[in-house]
Amino acid sequence: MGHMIIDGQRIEFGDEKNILAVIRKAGIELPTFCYHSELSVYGACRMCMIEDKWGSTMTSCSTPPKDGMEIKTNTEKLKKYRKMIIELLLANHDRDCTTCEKSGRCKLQEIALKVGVRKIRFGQGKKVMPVDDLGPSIVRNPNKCILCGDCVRACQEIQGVGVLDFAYRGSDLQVTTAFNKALHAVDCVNCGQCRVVCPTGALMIKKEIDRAYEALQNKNMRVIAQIAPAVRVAIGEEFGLEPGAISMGKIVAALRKLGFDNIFDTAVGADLTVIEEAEELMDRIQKKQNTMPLFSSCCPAWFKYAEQKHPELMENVSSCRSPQQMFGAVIKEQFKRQQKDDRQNVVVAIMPCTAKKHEAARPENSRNGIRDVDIVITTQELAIMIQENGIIFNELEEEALDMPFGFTSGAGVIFGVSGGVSEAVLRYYYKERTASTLKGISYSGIRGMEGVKEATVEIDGRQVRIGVVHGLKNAESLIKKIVNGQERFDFVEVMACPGGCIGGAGQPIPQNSDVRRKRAKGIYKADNESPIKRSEDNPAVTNLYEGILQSKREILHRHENHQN
Ligand code: HC1
Ligand code: SF4
Repeated sequence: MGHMIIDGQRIEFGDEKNILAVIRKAGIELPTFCYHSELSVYGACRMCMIEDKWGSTMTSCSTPPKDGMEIKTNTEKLKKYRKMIIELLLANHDRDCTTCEKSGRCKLQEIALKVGVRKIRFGQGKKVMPVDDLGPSIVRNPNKCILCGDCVRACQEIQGVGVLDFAYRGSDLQVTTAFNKALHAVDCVNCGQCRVVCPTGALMIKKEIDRAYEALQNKNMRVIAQIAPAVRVAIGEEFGLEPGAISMGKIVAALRKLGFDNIFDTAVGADLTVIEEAEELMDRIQKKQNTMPLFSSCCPAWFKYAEQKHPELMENVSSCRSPQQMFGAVIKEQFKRQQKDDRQNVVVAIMPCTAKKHEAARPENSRNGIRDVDIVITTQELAIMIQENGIIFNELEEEALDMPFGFTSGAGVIFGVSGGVSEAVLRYYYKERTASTLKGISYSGIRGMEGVKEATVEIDGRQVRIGVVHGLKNAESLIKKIVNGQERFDFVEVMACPGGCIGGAGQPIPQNSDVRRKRAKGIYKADNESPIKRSEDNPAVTNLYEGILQSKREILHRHENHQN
């Protein structure tokens, strides 16, 4: 507690950890590359330098506020420093802004303009390095890296994966992987959280837009879309809407304009997952198997992490395929049966997640050599397609999903937020259909944005312990406690991204806790507005169990090699 004098203005401070936070409280916007409130302080970019009354300079992000301190944020000396830093960064940058995908959203571009860099005095000094676009999810272009280290810390501090780090010295300094390998050749889980924090075009989503256009233009293909739960509360941000605004009807209308033949909701796949996973959990509880707790399997970044880091736990990971994959298989099966022409069925999944691209491409997610999900485009890629085609998103009239899967349950939609899978599974167990039962579940402790949540609920006279985590680093801590016997759970839900899929790396940028909270609110609002609350009450799901799934239920579960 205390006060500071910032540019002559008296500002009180409370628990702000650094001067930068107090400066922002004063309504002054200092440029930063390497400061993220959710990552550790690095203090490397030096853009947030300030000057005290004796003329000493310091980084405001890494200096705690002191009572009575007097500082200036924009002296001539500081302005000169900032300009020089940007000029030096640009001397090492490839500067192909006109064609760079990040153009218009690039922090380097934005700050260069802000600090008044109008021309670059230095020639381009650095040798051109190869671009790594070999993986399924992320493209890494070291020529655009400004060495802020944000990706290094996101990978380490959010995911505990740590495949990126600094290498070499002096002017050769680089952010890279061990032995400079391609990202897909190291233990990267494709979560994309590195790209969420990257200020430039050094880390980008691997786009599949061109593949989607090719399919849409091919008369011999029927192109079928499935839209993931979290997309509906975020895509509007690309068109000026508030985070959390529910845009499902507009997305459907936009997809029809783009030429999609059939449009469905991945929440139907989530409903199937709820039923299969709840049954699996009950079965394990009743048989008192030693493969407890049961871990959820729907997050592909978590699944890959578990395979790499905890092969001994794979028996504990649910045998359920993810909703994306269950639904892809079901759609293909359904259309094979009802089809009256010989068009090839192509499933395009629209996902908030970069790791879903890798999931869809995994060999076990093909049956007889044909992928269940052919193309995965992220929320941001769909927004690009909408813009490229001159569709005015905000003016679209809302349209309805197609049959035979045109129903959505609230249980399926809440999958998009951390805690949603557990809540949906609990709804399945509690057969009593009163509003107070639903409220009781929502208040059990599984909602909210905390990284680790725990709840104990009673099912059939048994105390069932549920753990909910987001961020793989949090998952790792929980696993350690489970293995050491410090914690006991029956079910553990793991989502890699902050807040669950709403914070996926395919979602619009910028992302922060406030944006994620608003998106989560949108998801719960969509649930409230849905007349169907439980997965088993979704008529599309009932029809599937009475129809194609009677003889094909195995397509909902993981098998090494699908031959069906
Ligand atoms: Fe998700 Fe899922 S909720 S993983 O977060 O289980 O991506 O939205 O589609 O598959 O349904 C993502 C979201 C998504 C799957 C579902
Ligand atoms: Fe690390 Fe995820 Fe980026 Fe891979 S995608 S480098 S795991 S943050």
